[in-house]
Amino acid sequence: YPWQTIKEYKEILFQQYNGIGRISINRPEKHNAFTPLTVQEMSEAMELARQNPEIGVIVLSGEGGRAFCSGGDQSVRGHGGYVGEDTVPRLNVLDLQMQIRRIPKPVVAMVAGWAIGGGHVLHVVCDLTIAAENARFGQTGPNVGSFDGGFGASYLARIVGQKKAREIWYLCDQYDAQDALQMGLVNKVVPLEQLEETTVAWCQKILEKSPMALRMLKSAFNAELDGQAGIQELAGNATLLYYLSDEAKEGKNAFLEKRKPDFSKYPKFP
Ligand code: 1HA
Repeated sequence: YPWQTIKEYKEILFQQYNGIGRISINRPEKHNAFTPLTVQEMSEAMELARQNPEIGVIVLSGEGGRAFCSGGDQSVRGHGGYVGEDTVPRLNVLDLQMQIRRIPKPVVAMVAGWAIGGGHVLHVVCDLTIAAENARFGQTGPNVGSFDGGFGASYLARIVGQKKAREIWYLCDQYDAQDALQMGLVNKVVPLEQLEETTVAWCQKILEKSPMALRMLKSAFNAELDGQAGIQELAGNATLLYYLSDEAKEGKNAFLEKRKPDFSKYPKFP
């Protein structure tokens, strides 16, 4: 596919094609482990994709065909987090997880090879996951001295159930694409050669749908799990819809015209 670069980065690729934005970790020599810079770049690209009206769906991937992402780069893990050039330790991938959940456009993980540790959690928080047959999934935290007790635990358990989620974290086993499909952890498994075309085809189907309906559904799925923050997101979309109505515009117009608003013609639905 003729992906076009939107912006050049050091550790990721950020491209678009036909309404699809693609953010791809580009550190294949480390199985696409992320540093604070990788995450900062992904975060910026995610925000640009959110603001870009031409983009309706985002694909998250890893370059090289052997890994989606192997989690935090353990070679830059310092005292209190992953350390970048500014020497400050960070766990900024948690903010990226929130962004993936909050962006009002579907995010599709396209997984070839390893999705491990913090890289596994990234696919977990995506709306959908398409896996290649060579995909391998798992958590490693208790082996390497880490854990993600946020979405990495609770949202994973919502997807695969409590028993399976506890198994995944307590044993740190690795699961193949068929195992993942069976657990409901991925939506589809395809041969590696068909991964990109299948993902693009799914995205194109999504892009034909009503963007407002997709937006409402994403925030509704989130709201059920996210408590007040989820309701804030869903309610924000209700406000967006209300602002589009004549009834709400009457309120604004009356204020600007320094008159009393007249809401009398708007129905009081049963
Ligand atoms: O848990 C969190 C967080 C929790 C809360 C808040 C923030 C968090 C942020 C991050 C994380 C984490 O991600 S913790 C989990 C970190 N990741 C891992 O423990 C996975 C480490 N990697 C592996 O277990 C294996 O590499 C592998 C199962 C994915 C693949 O094994 P394989 O095929 O035998 O390849 P391998 O030779 O190990 O890897 C190829 C190269 O990539 C190696 O480098 P080389 O020896 O060729 O120089 C390897 O060291 C490097 N590499 C792979 N993964 C990482 C890595 N280097 C640094 N960090 C990695 N994560």
